[in-house]
Amino acid sequence: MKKILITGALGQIGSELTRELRNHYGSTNVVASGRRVKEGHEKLIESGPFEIVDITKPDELAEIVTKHNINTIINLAAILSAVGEKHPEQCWNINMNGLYNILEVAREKNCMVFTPSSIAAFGPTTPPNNTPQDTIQRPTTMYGVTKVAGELLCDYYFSKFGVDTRGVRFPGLISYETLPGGGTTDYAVHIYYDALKNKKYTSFIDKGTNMDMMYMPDAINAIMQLMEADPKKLIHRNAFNVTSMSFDPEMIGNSIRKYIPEFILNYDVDPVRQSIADSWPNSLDDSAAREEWGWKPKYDLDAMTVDMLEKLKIKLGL
Ligand code: NAD
Ligand code: AKB
Repeated sequence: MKKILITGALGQIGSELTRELRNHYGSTNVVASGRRVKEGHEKLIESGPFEIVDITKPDELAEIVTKHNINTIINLAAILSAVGEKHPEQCWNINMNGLYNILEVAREKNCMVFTPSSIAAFGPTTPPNNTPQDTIQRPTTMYGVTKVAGELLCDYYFSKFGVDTRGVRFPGLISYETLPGGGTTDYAVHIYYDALKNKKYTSFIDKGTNMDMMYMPDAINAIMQLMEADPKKLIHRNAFNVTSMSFDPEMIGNSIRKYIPEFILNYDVDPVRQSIADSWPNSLDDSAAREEWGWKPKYDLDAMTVDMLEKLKIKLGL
């Protein structure tokens, strides 16, 4: 990676990835982009080049790739699972037509591409425990449909046109810098904010619902490590299972209680997000990522809880 464009850079992953990539590759070599700028984004925008780019507009994309002589695109612009069920048409348009535009510009301008897939690429007929790398993928959400189709489209651009496409299936990501953008796993972020502010949280996901999760520093490392990996060693280029931990709301509640003993966890289950969660795996087998490019997460649940509470306390001024 020499000259990098990040799309959707103001979102949950992009806001932290931009900072890490700028530290590693130099600020001027990492062009952050977003569809629109809102209050609170000043620090990221001022830390290096920033452009307004809507990935559904191929001309905008091509212009920025040419202007900055980009050779790597990290495509984080997307609509996530819960919002995708409310607006399936928008989800298809951004996640699929947007990705197509990214791959086309990459083919024309000879760029590498990273696009994250998700545990949402699996569905109710997938083996739920220790879900294999290569298995049944029949998701029942529009978001999941776009994630499977996106994996296949990236495979196609690699085998047909030689575009160096890479990707992982991220689990739910937990972070303190930017709030998540409307997914099913978001409860596992909100719980930390409410634990610190109110000493209680009402979960929209039911107890006993296990999902894979990961702390953001591990997710950032996964992206950087995979993008730097020797291409000859990559068999599953666009859809590596990666995970750090699997838990249900009770387990994260118990982890928080080790540091905030009075913390109370209640439930008010949202049927839409619960049914999405029920259709996803309980735990992934990520051995292919470990074998092919050395994936190894650093954070387990308690290590993440300690860091989240410490960093959020500072952020919230508590
Ligand atoms: P996010 O919702 O926080 O950020 C996405 C960003 O994309 C937002 O800032 C949004 O404004 C922008 N965007 C939307 N439409 C756009 C368009 N047409 N053009 C340009 N920008 C547009 O999402 P995130 O959590 O940072 O996720 C990034 C990627 O990682 C997505 O592909 C997502 O599916 C994947 N992923 C995320 C998680 C997670 O838990 N965060 C888990 C699995 C996979
Ligand atoms: C979501 O819940 O939609 C995301 C994901 C796991 O892809 N966090």
